[in-house]
Amino acid sequence: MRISEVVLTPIAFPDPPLLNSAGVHQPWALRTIVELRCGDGLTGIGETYGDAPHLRLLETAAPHLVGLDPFDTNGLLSRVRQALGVVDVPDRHGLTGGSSPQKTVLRVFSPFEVACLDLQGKLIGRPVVDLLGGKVRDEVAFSAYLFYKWAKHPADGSPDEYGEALDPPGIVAQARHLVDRYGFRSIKLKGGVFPPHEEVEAIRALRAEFPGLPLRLDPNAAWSVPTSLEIAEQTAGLLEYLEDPTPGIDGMAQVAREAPMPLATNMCVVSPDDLAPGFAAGCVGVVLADHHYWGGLRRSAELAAICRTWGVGVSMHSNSHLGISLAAMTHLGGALPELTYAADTHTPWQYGVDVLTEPLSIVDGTVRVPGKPGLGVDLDPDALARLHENYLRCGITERDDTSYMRTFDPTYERRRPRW
Ligand code: GKR
Ligand code: MG
Repeated sequence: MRISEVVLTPIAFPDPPLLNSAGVHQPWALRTIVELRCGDGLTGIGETYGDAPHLRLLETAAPHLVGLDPFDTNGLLSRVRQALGVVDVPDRHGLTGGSSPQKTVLRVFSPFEVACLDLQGKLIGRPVVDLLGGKVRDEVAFSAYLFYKWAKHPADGSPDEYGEALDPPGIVAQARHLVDRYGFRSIKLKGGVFPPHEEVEAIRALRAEFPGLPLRLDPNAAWSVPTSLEIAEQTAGLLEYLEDPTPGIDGMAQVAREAPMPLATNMCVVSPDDLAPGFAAGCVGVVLADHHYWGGLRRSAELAAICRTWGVGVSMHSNSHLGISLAAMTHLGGALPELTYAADTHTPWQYGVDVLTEPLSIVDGTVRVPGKPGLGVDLDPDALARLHENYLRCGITERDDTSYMRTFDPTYERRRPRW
């Protein structure tokens, strides 16, 4: 069985005006859907970023995969490496840390690896979780991912069902909505938007409303070291972890030395090159594995094992995504003994839009690990075509929260640290 065709479909789906330390989400989020076809209707699927520079790299790699055995993921990596050469393509939104040629290759490799694992599972009749070592849990826990947000995009007439959240009562109302609807048992607040003491107030309000649920705060490196230390002290006993308070391994290590809670990251330890310096400096207690840039599911499992060796915990990071990513995260989470925190997901913010016939659902804050062969989810060709039409019409080719924010506030600057 060989890969006979590689199909890449860029798509766009509506995204609410969620605020972060880089600006505000644009009205459309982009992804690329990967199909590896082997003939006889057998197709493996993957999902990755949709930004134009990344899409160009996927397109560069794609023709080199024809003829590959889907079980040969080592061969896949060397083909991707050869096709790309040495390139370093950072993300412009600046929310997933620094970039390097190594990280670029692993990011391009990832959706193809996931699609190969989907194919492998379909060929041998086993779910992807079995290819990752087998299930250590039946359900993977996800956390409610709260955002400060506007009621609607300024140029768009209709507020969404979550409305505005710009202060502690708004954040608590959003959390209540998400917890009641999905049963989440853990809560993350995306911070770095308002002065830190206001975000601490939101955390206190969440603690009062949800006394039993673990809480996290993630300002995406918006704070200086002294501010981070002050906020860490003020939130002692309130947070299970504080995520990326400040930029860089050195700054994080300074905060980690005195903070009463573990620090977590998806911004300073973001590729294999960062592991030795980051862990030696003691900059984090938790790494947010994200298979989309750690090089797919097997490399994320390797990352988790390295974390275990260093006594570092593992959680999972997300960006706006659809159901193939959720399925891949769920298989990975199902196979990782090291995953002791609820994973992040943006799923509720996509309001049910998907490319799948039957997306996995979040019930009691968890997603059940599918038992069907491969990822256990199927592409809906009509939905894929509709979302591709969106992509062609929406006029956005790259995520850029900062420029979008500047269309409303020309003085806005992305500053890290800001406070
Ligand atoms: O969706 O705005 C967002 C998030 O800020 C995302 O882009 C981050 O990468 O969720 C991420 C994080 O944990 O930093
Ligand atoms: Mg983060």
